[in-house]
Amino acid sequence: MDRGQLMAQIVGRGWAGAIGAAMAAGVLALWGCGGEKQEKASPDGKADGSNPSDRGGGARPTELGAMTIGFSQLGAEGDWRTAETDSIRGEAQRLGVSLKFADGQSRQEKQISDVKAFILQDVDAIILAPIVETGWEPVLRDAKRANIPVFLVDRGVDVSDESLYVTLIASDFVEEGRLAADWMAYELGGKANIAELQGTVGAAPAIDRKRGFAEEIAKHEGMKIIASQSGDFRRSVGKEVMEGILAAHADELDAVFAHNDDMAMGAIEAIARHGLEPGVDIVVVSIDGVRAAFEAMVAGTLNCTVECNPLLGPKVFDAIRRHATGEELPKWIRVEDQVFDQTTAADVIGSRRY
Ligand code: GYE
Repeated sequence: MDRGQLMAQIVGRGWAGAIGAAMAAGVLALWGCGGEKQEKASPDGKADGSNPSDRGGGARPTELGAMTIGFSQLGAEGDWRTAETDSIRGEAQRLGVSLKFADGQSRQEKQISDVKAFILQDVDAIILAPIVETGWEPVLRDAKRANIPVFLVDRGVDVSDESLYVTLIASDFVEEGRLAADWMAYELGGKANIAELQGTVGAAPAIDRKRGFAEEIAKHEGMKIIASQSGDFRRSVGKEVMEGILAAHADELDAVFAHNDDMAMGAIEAIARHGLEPGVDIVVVSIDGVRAAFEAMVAGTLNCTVECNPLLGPKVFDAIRRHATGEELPKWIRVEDQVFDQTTAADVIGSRRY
């Protein structure tokens, strides 16, 4: 599903039939490897180097069921991340992977020491959801030196040497920002004073969503971002920041763009407490597509959400398996997303999986 088709949906509101097709296209694009069969761990696969001591010359197991894999999750700031954690943990269990989980507690130093611990334990692969883009090079070099492949999920890193990780499995955040802007421009006829609630400072989705949104907004003379602050991807901070923005700009504000649904939920609370009607007096657009966002669209308080799929478990273990059997992977395995608004929310909410 390309941008043109998505835009045709947005503008033409031709949602109903398009959604099924979009989902099918998304699944195909995602897996991009039709016909491959999943390998099953054979009992004697366990002896295939799963224990570092019998790993002659650094050979690692090729079967997921024989692997020990470390997952460094950045924290638990909201609904999206809980869904991602559950997806990766659930899939590991299903596949018989021995998964070591570390919670970075929203601190990069903690995440770096978690990754170092995985290296010392000589895990067979590391899954990393990095909190911010920069500062990863030294620890990724350590992993490379130890011959441990690193798979990035959901957020990217800024490194000078791309061979420091195998692949990044993530959505196109710039495109998500553009789609949010396109929807808003269409809905408000190209005229709006906008407040932006940014994600965590330095995080790839915050940087890229901001850029994509600004790029599209710049095409409309009547659209202006009059306030832009970080709400750290958290509902409580989103609410607090929105209260401050309303205190200064309530009279002139037409719309809010929140970099995730959690912050949008906080903003909606703040708007209502300010005596305005969220979704009507102030249009609210966000990103993720979590259940609370669909409920809010059905209730009329959220206008639109651009999906960012967190169900990355099947994709990351498939990538690890393919890499282990010698397959060359693209540097970016792009997750396909869709746009949802109030015209479709009630029809779709029952089929949402997170
Ligand atoms: O959109 C947001 C979360 O990294 C893509 O992180 C992820 C983002 C997601 O806090 O809700």
